[in-house]
Amino acid sequence: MTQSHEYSEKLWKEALHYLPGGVNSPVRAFRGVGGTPFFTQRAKGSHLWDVDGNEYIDYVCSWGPMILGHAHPKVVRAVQEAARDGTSFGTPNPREVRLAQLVCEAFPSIQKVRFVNSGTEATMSAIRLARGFTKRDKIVKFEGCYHGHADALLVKAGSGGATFDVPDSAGVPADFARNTVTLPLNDFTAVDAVNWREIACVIIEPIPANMGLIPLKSGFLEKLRKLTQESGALLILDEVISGFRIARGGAQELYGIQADLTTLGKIIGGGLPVGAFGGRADVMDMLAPVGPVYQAGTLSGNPLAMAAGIATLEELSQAGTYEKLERLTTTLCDEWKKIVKGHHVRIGSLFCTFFTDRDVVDYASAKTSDTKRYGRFFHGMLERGVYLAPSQFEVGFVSLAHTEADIEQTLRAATEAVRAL
Ligand code: KE4
Repeated sequence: MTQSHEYSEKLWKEALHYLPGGVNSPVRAFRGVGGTPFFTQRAKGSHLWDVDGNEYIDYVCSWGPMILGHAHPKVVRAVQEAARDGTSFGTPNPREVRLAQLVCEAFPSIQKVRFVNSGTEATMSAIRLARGFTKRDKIVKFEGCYHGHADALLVKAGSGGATFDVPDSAGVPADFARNTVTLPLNDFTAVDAVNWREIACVIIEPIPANMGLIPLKSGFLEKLRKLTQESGALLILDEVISGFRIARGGAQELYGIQADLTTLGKIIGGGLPVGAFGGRADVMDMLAPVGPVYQAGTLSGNPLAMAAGIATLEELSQAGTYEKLERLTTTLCDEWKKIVKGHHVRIGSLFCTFFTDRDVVDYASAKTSDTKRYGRFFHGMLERGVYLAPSQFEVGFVSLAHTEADIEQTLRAATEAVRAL
């Protein structure tokens, strides 16, 4: 399939002139796989079209938000209707109350919630709240987990940190990082060695999906829940990816564990900028204007973003939603793992193949993957109309809009792309 990329190439030159690295988020620059990124003109359902008219089956889904598929009519209509009444008020508005209700109904551990504009803002604010509540400074995170780009969390971070080998970003003062204790994922001994009485909180992705997809060992989350309960440290589950993805109530519903604080993003905004953090009322009421922990945002609770989130969550609450996602992903992954050699992981509608013959249990073992081979496979798939994550250290997302025909085309493309390797 001969694809032209003439207009993308032209736009890329302009983008490089105005935007650092030509992008507004590093992973989009294709540095993890080589080549020039395509510029998307429009998207519908499970497909993207680039500015040269090339069509792709999309397994990135804007890194998770587009679980209904792109341009879902109910979401588009909700945003259009909201926009007709104004785009931002800076006052309370009825839609933020409705979305808060939908979030609290889905997550029993969330008694109160505050909306922000990104996952980063959510985790940054949750950390500050945990420090304010416990009056402790130190936090615990896990190597390779990514919680957005707030200073305290850009320590041994995944996602772009793993892709570009900059897990510890420049510009983060050493004394910031000093308060961040980073442990290897799934390492029970390391967790036991922490003096939890001096820890404000531990933050973890309950479904680690930012160094590729790496399941937590059985009992690991329960151990963190127990150690935090005993020591007064707070358990923060970063469900920015897993919330409303793995189940309506996220990984907490799957594991039957309640967090003290939960961070959300992506899906709850239906493709518009929304993040959220919520949890125990006694903790959340430490937030201004009630308590002494300050946090604010001009566009927090924005009516258009709330409208997109409400339409998305209401559509997801239809019966059979998660069963359909499971079925579609099983159809894809059962055949995929016979075609593509590597270490396969699939959790719900998330999937990932590490191009390594090693078992992958943490960041170090994920990094044994052959990223060059992944890059060649990525381009082999792209040339055949299938868009995977442009990094070995991200994951694939299946949406409710993916069809059996999409999956058949994907498997055919994978067979040819592997042969071409
Ligand atoms: P944002 O600030 O990008 O909205 O959310 C940060 C974040 C927080 N927590 C988790 C578990 C996340 O996965 C993310 C963001 N995910 C990456 C993709 N793995 C966003 C893609 C990008 O950086 O462009």
